[in-house]
Amino acid sequence: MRIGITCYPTYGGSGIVATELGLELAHRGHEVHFITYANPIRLGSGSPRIRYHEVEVSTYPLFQYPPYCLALASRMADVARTYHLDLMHVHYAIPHSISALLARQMLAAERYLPFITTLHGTDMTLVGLDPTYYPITKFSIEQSDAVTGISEYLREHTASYFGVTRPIQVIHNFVNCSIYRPAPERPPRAEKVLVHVSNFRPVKRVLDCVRVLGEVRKHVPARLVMAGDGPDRGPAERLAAELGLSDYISFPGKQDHIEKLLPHMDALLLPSEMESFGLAALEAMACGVPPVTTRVGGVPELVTHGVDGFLEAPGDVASQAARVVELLSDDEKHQRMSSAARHTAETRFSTQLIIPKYERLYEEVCAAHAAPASVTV
Ligand code: GMT
Repeated sequence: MRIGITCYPTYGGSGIVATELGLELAHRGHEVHFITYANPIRLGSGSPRIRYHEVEVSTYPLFQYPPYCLALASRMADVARTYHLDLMHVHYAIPHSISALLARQMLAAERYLPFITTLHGTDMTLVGLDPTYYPITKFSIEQSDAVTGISEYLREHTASYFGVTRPIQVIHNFVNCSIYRPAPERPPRAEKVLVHVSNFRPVKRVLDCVRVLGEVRKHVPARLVMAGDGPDRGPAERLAAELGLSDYISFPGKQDHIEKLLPHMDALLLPSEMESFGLAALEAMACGVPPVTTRVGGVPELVTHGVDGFLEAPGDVASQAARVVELLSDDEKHQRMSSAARHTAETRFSTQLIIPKYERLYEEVCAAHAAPASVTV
């Protein structure tokens, strides 16, 4: 098939899922066209079946706010016409599904260009609930040819908060278990290493990671790697200094190859206020790194408490730190949970299991709009 994909190409779970999906689809023989304002971060040199079409937004003195949504719609229609796309798949509802709707209308005289919207989380739980965006978000979901959500939690949230009655298919986040895998050997070390990976937005509660490390170090020698970047990075660095932890926390910034770092870590800290799924936890689990995370949103659909990770309440630093200590001070338990985490990733969320769900949906959506076969009398 010929598939157009639009996403936020910068760091963030939805862009990562969209990019990895495009790579997997190309690997399976599909032609994939990314239509975005920058080259998606994990695309790398891509593959011969992947093309990238940049959306350029011209400015004009009259435009206090350059109309990205319109530039994107024009580019979608142009690429769909030139490359005969079968459908558009947009990730993150706002504004991508509205642009796809406009592109569908722009091409209506020639052919029907269906579009699928995948909901990722903050598009529904934060931004979409803002009164400014609520009506258009609801409208864009209703107008999509199909809608998917990355967890059961997100499906229920969208149905209840947006009063959406149309079906929303749950297709969980996925991980390539050949790329994300445990280190061949993990020599025992006196000082354990914790890792946090995020875009450092307030919803991630990154300051809790610093506080957790402070508590953990009262019992176990440990350090913390805070990978990623975003608004709460500065406050986290300042808190580390205030608590006398600067020597034990590193901030290496955004990582293009997190799969090289994760396998060498002992536990992941993901103390988020909300996660519709928790892709960072899944990637760590595939590398055999158990997550200590929060019982929110779709995370319990991924992590089974006490088996392949731990779930505690957001903000409960003491309980989260106690779980980390429990994990790091018992090698046998750590090994058991590490194997269980890898097993969960492989048996429930691997690309082999999840990508065919998207392919089936694409076929269904296209079949629903295929021209009826002409009948010869
Ligand atoms: O939360 C983020 O880091 C970014 C956000 C996004 O849309 O880019 O992530 C959301 O999508 C991810 C991929 O589907 C999910 O795994 C994350 O749980 C979700 N984040 C939230 O719900 C806060």
